[in-house]
Amino acid sequence: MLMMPNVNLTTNPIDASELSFDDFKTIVFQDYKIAVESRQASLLGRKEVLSGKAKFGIFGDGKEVPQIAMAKAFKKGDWRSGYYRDQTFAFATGISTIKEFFAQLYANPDLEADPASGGRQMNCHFATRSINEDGSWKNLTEIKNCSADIAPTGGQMARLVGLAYASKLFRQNPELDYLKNFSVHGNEVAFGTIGNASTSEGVFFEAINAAGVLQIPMAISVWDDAYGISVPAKYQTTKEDISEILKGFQRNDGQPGYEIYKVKGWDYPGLCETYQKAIDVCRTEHVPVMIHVTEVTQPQGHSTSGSHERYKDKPRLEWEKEYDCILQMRKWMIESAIATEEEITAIEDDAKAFVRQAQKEAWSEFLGSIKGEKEQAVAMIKAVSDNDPAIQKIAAQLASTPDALRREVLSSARKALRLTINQPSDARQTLAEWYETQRQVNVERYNSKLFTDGNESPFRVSQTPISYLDNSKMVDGRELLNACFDANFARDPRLVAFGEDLGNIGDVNQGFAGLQAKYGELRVTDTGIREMTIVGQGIGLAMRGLRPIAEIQYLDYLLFALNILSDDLATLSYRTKAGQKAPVIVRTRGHRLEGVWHSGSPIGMILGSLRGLHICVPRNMTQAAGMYNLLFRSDEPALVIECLNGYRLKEKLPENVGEYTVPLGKAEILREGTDVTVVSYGSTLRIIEEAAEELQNLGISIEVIDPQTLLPFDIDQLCLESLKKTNKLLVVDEDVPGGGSAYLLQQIVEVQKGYFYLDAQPRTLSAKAHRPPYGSDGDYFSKPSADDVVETIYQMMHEYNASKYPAIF
Ligand SMILES: Cc1ncc(C[n+]2csc(CCOP(=O)(O)OP(=O)(O)O)c2C)c(N)n1
Ligand SMILES: [Mg+2]
Repeated sequence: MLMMPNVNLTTNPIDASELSFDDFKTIVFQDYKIAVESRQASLLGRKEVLSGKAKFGIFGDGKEVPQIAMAKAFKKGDWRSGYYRDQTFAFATGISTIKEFFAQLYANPDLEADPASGGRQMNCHFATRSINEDGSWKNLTEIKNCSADIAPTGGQMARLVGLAYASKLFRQNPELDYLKNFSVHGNEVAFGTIGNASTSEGVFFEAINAAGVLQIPMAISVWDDAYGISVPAKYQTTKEDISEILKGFQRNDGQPGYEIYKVKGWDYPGLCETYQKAIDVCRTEHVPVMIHVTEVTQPQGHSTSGSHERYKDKPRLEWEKEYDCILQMRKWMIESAIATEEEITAIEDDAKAFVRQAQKEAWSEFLGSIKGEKEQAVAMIKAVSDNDPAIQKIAAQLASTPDALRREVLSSARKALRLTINQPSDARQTLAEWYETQRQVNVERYNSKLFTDGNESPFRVSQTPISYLDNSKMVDGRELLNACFDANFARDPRLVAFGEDLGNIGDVNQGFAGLQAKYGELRVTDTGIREMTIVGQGIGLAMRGLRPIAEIQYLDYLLFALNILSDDLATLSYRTKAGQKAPVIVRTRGHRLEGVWHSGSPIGMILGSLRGLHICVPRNMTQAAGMYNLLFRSDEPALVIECLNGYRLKEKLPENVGEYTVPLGKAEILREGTDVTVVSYGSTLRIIEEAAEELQNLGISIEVIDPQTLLPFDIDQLCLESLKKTNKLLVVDEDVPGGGSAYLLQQIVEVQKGYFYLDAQPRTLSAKAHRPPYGSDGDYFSKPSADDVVETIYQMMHEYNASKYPAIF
């Protein structure tokens, strides 16, 4: 009998031409052991949730065998972008271990215990660590890479396009050969996984089409269990068969497309063979492949939230029992005389014991770290007031809570401190200090790393001031940007830009004009109209060490990509606790121009959904270029919104157009004044400037401040300083009432404590609640005009001093 070591095993490829029977048998045994361990983890994981030790569980039972086959084809340097069913794949590749699986289930915030997310993600959300603590890259060619999972179904597809596209750039652009830690000639395959029902999502079809157009090494596996939670395939998929309806994507003579495979999820040899074939084509020819894995089961139902007996009928449940992939593999092993019943039972017994042991260790490590804090807290609370029964009760209750979590420990300490507000003592002071230390530790555990915050953070890279020559010429704003991009593309071969109309004509406003001719189609590239996967393309490229500029043609169309930006890009650093980074620069243009869909300034929406990105709102192209120069040299994601009506305005061309930097969070005073502080950004600043002249004639002096970036906002608190002088505040923007302007007020009045200096009600002037109609009159009656600015400020002065400023109307 073959002996299996009792440690986490990974799978090995089966190369029939070279293997002896014994070697073959060892590999099959190993695979069976991984499958059974994974199943045990699912069974035990569910129990842990149902017994209250974890909050929610979703597992990969029923998909073990296909995932082992997929793992066999997965090499170092490859990438996965998948979803919550892939635990067996993660175990079989070494991307995760059973113990880590349990640590994540318990939400252990220690990165050593859960390296994927530091306890931040639900279970079965996998990720490898691509970067070191200082933010620098690891050698990704030495890692079996797993991009961090997200829960929104189908959301992984956009990023998958980018991960695969990177291989194409690495293979086809020799200038990237020096990036030895990121690719070996673009031989890396990007593996995607998705559930059958999630193929109904728009992003799936968008990604499938994009990869077909791009011809990239993307291998998408569909785990088809014929359901999406309770909803069967007839509600999900035309003809109930995703590979059937995608047949039009099949490549044929002379026409590039896909290779599409279909294989049953319980057929171990069939799966191994299919994956080997499919991934070989994908890797060598850079052809996207789809592996539709059918007849997959879900033995424990969708998740711990319900039971599948409610929606699967008896014949289906019986079929699932019989066609359980592990059972079928077992049968095949016996029928093919690879294993005896006795050998298999031994593997199964071992697996049970191994998983139980791993679970126990994970649980005791999780509780262990809290136990110490609990004991300290109990002792300190007790000491706060020896004879106060309320305090002693809190301590006793905490002491007798067997599996107390941190929140119980900290909440008890806080209650005790509240109950003894009027009883100062050394013991109370000790508890208060302990609480403060713990509070800070917990900020690190639960709230840190919204940004990577490494050595290349935009706050650490060195700044370069702008400089002009005596005879610097005036150019159109678009020409200034063009010169900035040109200089940066010449400097850094990792930079690529892509978007709708960006390649051949150099974007709709010609910021990239001529740069495709100069730097080639691989670096300055047209894309289809597909905002989600434009952003996803950026995320995947950035995760693989390239420096993408993903262009969204108009700010109004950011909505089409908002899910990917918010769910994926904005959360990446946080959800991996800075284990992965994607320094994507999303370039777009917005604010006022014409009509309902070309005048958008949905800043409230952006601020609400994109924490985790820097949000830059340059007032002109000089400032925009300075921000790009900074962002291209740092490694955190950002959104830059250029002023749509600013490309043809004249600006002075800086001598160091590709080098000077505009720091993030650095507000500027555009005009000094004494009566009212006016804070605004982007296109409205020009209107305010016009209004300021008229106000001057009316005897009113305004101070105009441009924060330049909204996230972060005015780090040096220039707004507050200005309020100390004017005592009056007006915020102007083009968003809906209570949109972006509400954020600015909150920052100035609450965060900067501006309320302290206000002599008059702070005001906002924004656009109307509807989007602006087409035409100049539509703009005039919907967006803040110079007239509106003058009158609002005048009204503020009138309210302040009616005799000096009598009513206009
Ligand atoms: C965008 C989005 N919508 C809905 C959900 C809730 N949800 C989670 S899993 C799931 C079903 C997915 O089914 P399928 O893709 O077939 O994967 P399976 O769970 O069957 O493996 C749904 C609707 C979600 N996570 N994300
Ligand atoms: Mg399904």
